Amino acid sequence: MTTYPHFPTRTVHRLNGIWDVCYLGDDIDLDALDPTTILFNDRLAVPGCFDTHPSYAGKRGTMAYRKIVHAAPRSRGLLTIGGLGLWARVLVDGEPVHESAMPYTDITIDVPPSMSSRRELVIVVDNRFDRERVPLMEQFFDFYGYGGIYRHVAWHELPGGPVLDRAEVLTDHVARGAVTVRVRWRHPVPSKASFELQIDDGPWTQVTDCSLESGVGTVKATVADPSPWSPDSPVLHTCRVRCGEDEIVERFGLRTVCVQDGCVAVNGTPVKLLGYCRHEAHPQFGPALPLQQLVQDLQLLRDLGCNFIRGSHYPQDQRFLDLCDEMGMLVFEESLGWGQKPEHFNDPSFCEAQVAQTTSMVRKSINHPTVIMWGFLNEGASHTEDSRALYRALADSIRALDPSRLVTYATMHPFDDVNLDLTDVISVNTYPGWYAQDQQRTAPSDEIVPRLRAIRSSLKARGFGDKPLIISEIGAGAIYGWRDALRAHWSEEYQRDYLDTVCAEVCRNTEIAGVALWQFCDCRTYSSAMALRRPRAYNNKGTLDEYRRPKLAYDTVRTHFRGNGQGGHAV
Ligand code: ADA
Repeated sequence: MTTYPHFPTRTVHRLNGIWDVCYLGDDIDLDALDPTTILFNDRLAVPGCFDTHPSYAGKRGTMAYRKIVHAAPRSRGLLTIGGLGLWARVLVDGEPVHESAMPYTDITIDVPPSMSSRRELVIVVDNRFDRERVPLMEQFFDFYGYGGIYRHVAWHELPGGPVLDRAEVLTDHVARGAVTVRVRWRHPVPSKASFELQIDDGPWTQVTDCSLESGVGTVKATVADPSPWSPDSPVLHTCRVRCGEDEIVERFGLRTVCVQDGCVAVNGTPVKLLGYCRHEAHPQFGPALPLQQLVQDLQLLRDLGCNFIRGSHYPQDQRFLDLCDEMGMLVFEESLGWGQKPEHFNDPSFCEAQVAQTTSMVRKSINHPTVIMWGFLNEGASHTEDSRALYRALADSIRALDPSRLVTYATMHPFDDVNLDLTDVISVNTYPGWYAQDQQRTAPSDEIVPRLRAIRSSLKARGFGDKPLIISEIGAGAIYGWRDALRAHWSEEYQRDYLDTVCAEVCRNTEIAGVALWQFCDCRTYSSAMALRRPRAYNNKGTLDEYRRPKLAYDTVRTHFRGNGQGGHAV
């Protein structure tokens, strides 16, 4: 599956497949690593996580991956990696060309030309937690930090002359098919550019001497046969730009999203958002999911009656977002974050990394109509004054890049959060009846409805009544197959009754704009003593287990969500 954008005039080497590898050890000094000493003695699949392979299961260390690429001599190269973790150094012909400390984030790397057609690509990947080296991912996160090359790898042979980067298409008016196209060039950026532009199969428009602002040329265009993109009718259009020898094909949807009467509205129609938080995870593949798993997950979400998915807690696989575009799903995409504290907010390198990967996420996903809101810093300490500067920087950087979508973040501090004014939508994570406030209460799930209503009342009392409230996490754990007449915690019965109460309240309460249940399926988490709170070292709050086997709650959620009229297209 080739994700958008496409580059039809380039020679693109798709490098997914079997790579040579060498495990370098658990405690190497990365600064002293001499790539010429690496003896590649094994082979693994890319995309893939080395620590899902039995030979390397559980390891925290360094794996070198190598691929030989045969590219035209003297051609400039562009290397694209859809996502990896946790840290990587990329070398071409023995020379370092990039380092990444941004897990799950799309990477694009300029590669210098060579007289030789044989190019050696080495990606050294390291999955050790190291706050200095990898500030964005830490051991305490409640999902496993795998090591590997999570997503596609490709090598583009670039044409001579100007090189196109993206054509970002933003909807100005749905019915008239009016769009703004921001064409971006890669370095070396021309000061002005002439190019041609085509919407769908319409006429080519010649743009002459367009002056560029920091590498971006902005033009207006019109979709001749405008069909809106919506959950019920996810019509997609294409935008083609030609400049010199290069050409890019982008896919987009004519769609607006806004806040309307306390709801999220798509093309002016309020939509109750009903769905799940979903990790990219599987016991055998980690986050390097085969395409079949993405399709199956989306078919299950559609069967459950979902129209909403929160991509927790990192930038999403572009294949998944392309499929969501085609299905009419609505997505809350967030950058990587999990429970950060004032010590992080006061760390300049952490803040810089957060802003960099958040803006990278927005740039990468900007043409997906499925993405309706951007988020960041899941469950950060947003009730502290220390958080203010970074939350504002993130919200401002998103809006500067993309004024067309909503901004939010998942707070666990709904009663004393200090940054809610920065949001368009208020997203609250809450677990009444699971992490019960009253440990003596014999029926913990009695806490659910009062807590949800108390959150809403508190927000209204503090002047946030006009912002839609979505419950961005709520759920209960259940061990697959554990049935219990007492309906105690961890039984499938308790989870089913819990989600029955949650879904009934969310579906009937017009003051709740939506829910992303926690979570779609079980996923591996801490492998340390912290796992004492996580039976099997898994987060077991999935409505399905990690192999996507439905628990008792599945049919209960399905009845509520489908009873709420969630239609939409199959994959
Ligand atoms: C938090 C967190 C989730 C998960 C959840 C839980 O809300 O955002 O990633 O850890 O709690 O299962 O407790």
